[in-house]
Amino acid sequence: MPTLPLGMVSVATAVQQADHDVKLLDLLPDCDFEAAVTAALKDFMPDAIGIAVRNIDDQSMADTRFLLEPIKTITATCRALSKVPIILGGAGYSMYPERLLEWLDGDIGIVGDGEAGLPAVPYTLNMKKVELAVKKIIEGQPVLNRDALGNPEALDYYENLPELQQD
Ligand code: B12
Repeated sequence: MPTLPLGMVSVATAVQQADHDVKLLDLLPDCDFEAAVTAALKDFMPDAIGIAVRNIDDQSMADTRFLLEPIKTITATCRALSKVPIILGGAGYSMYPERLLEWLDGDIGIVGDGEAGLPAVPYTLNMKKVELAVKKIIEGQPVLNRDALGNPEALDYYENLPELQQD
């Protein structure tokens, strides 16, 4: 029986509830990843791509099988066919976030639960990341170019962080 993509569905539902269109692609171990990703990107043309990295390995001490190579194929296919940001997350990703962000060539990574974080990732209209806007909020400075954002409401998440409300 295939493993149901519970985490991915949970995150996708949160993104959908934030008023975005979402296409889910459940890439099973025996499928042709490149063909499936290529068809999905042609069909949907997303503004951002989220990739769930669920497993690093099979945790078999006798004969360890690493499970990240197919994900590298998936991120490389996305990179070759699309210029939109690639956002990584999931149980496996959260174990080695910095090394996996680099090795899998992601743009952004979210450690732990993704329901709040993923809809809160802001982009400029040409889909560039806007770390600067978030940095300004965290430093208590005003963000002057909100209109340049594709989803300015995403900044509300950072402005409402309880940690930033204290003096
Ligand atoms: C239940 C479970 C299973 C169930 C599957 C349930 C299911 N339908 O998913 C079963 C028993 C089948 C299973 C099998 C395996 N599992 Co397992 N499993 C778990 C467990 C205990 C909980 C996973 C879960 O369902 N969580 C609930 C969902 C809602 O949370 P989530 O998946 O983590 O998703 C959240 C975040 O990660 C994040 N997120 C997820 N996707 C994305 C995507 C993006 C873009 C973003 C931004 C965020 C994001 O947001 C989600 C919602 O909050 C975890 C340990 C843990 N506590 O996390 C191990 C765990 C994930 N499993 C693990 C492993 C190794 C395996 C197997 C490889 C074991 C084996 N040798 O066969 C297989 C692989 C199966 C497969 N094809 O994926 C390891 C992975 C680490 C590693 N070394 O790779 C873990 C971490 C346990 C551990 N020992 O450390 N597993």
